[in-house]
Amino acid sequence: MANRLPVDQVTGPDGRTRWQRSPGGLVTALEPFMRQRSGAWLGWSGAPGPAPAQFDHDGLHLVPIPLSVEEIDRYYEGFANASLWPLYHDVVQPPEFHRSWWDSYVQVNERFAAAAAAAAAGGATVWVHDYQLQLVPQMLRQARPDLRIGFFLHIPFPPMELFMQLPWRRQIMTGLLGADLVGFQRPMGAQNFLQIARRLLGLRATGSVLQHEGRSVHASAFPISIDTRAFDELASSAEVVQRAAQIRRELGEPDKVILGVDRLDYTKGIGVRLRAFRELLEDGSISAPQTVLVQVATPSRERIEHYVTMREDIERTVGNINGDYGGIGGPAVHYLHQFMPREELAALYRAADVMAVTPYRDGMNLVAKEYVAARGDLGGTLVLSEFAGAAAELRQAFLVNPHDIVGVKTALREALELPPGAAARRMRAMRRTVRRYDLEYWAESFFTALGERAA
Ligand code: ADQ
Repeated sequence: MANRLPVDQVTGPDGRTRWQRSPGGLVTALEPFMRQRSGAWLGWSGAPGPAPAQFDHDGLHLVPIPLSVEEIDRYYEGFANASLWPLYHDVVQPPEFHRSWWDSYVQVNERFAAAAAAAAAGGATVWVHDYQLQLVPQMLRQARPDLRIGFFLHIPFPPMELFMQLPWRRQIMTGLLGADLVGFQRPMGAQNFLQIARRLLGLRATGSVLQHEGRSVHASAFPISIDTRAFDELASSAEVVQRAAQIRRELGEPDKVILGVDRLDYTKGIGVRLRAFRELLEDGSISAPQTVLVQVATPSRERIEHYVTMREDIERTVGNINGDYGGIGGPAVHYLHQFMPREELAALYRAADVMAVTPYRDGMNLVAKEYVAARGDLGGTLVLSEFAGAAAELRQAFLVNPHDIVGVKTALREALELPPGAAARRMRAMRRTVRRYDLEYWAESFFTALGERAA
C-alpha cells in the first residue's frame, strides 16, 4: 500500500483513456518486486473524485482509493508535501502546519486502513509505504490484529530536535508503532525513531526493539536499491549504446558532458549544481561548449507554491548561464523539463562523463544507483552528496557537502579530470555494491525481518 498506484490515467489523442506507468522513486523500486508476487497494490489513482473499480494492469492487481479535490489539497499537497516533506528533509524549506491539513491526513489514512482491512486475507502481510500513510499501521492493527504489518519510510526520518516541531508528533509516532517492523533507509533514521519513542513516549527499548502495548516493534535500516541487472542490461543494449553516441553528436560532440537527473524538488540541490557550473565557467576552469551540463528536471508537485518559485529560479539561472556562456546553436546548459522513457534515461547516463547528484537531503537517491548500474563500460564518474542515503554505500564516488560550493566545484573539476583507469577502478567497486545489494536483496531482507519479528 502506497499513496500512489504505479500507474496514471492518461487520455490519448483519440480521446480514449488508458493506464501508463507513473514516475518517481517509489514506483521504480517496487514495481519489479510486486510483479513477482501475488498480492494487490492499493493506492490513489492520481485523479480526483470517485475511484475506478479494482483492475489488473500489466501483471499487477491494482486497488484504487479515491481522493477528493479538497483531500488532494489538504492531505497530499498540504500535510504530506508542505508539512512532512520539508520537516523530514532537514527543514530546507520551512514546513507549514495547519489543523485542517492534519484533519484531512487522519481521514485519508483511515480510508486507506479500511481498504487494506477489507482487501487482506486472514493472517496476510501488509506492507505500508512512506510518509503519506504513517497512521495506517496502528489503524490497521486495531481493525485487523491478525495481520502482519510492515512499514517502510522512503525519505529520511529526522532527528528529535526537528521532529519535535510537529504539533501531532505523538499521533505520528503511535501510528508507526502499529507496525511489527518499521524500516528506514539509513541506520540514523532508525536511531532517531528509537530515541523519540524512548524520550517522547517513554517506551522501553532493547537494542532496536521497542515494547509498545504488549508487543515488540522492531526498527532498523534497509537501504533501498534498484533492479540492477535489468537496468545494466537495458543500458548495455545496442539501441541504448547507439542512442548514447547520438546524444553526444546532438550535443555537438563536446569533450565532457556533466549530467543531472532529478525530480524538480528543492531538496535535490539543482541550484547548487548550476552555481558550481557557472563559477567553473567564470573562473576559466572549464569552457563551453567543450564542456556542457545536461539537466533533466522531472515535473513535480506543480501546484505547490515553493515548487513554482523554485522552478522559476532554476530556469532563470539556466537562462543567465546560457546568455553569458552559450553560443548560437551551442548552449552551455541543456535543460529538459520533461518525463523520459527508461531507455532515454539509460542512454543519457551512458553518454555522461560526470553524473552530478547533489541533494541537500535525500532518503536514498536511486538516480545515483542507476548511473552506476548503467556503466557496464566502466566509464564515467559520480559526484554525490554526503546527504544522500546512497553515499553510505557508494563510497568511491566524489562525496561532497552541497552547502560547500567550493567543495562541489573542486569535486566536479576532479571528476572531469580523472584519468580513465582511476575512474574505471572506482566504477568497478561501486558496481559490485549495487549488484550485490539490489532491489531483491532489499525486499528479501525486509520480508525476512518482518517474518521473524511477527512469528
Ligand atoms: P524520489 O525523490 O522520487 O524518491 P529518486 O530516488 O532519485 O527520487 O528516484 C527518482 C526516480 O525517477 C529514478 O528512478 C529516476 O530514474 C526517475 N526519473 C527521474 N527523472 C526522470 C525523468 N525525467 N523521466 C523519467 N524518470 C525519471 C523517493 C526518495 C528517494 C528514494 C526513493 C526510493 O525521495 O530518496 O531513493 O523514494 O525509496
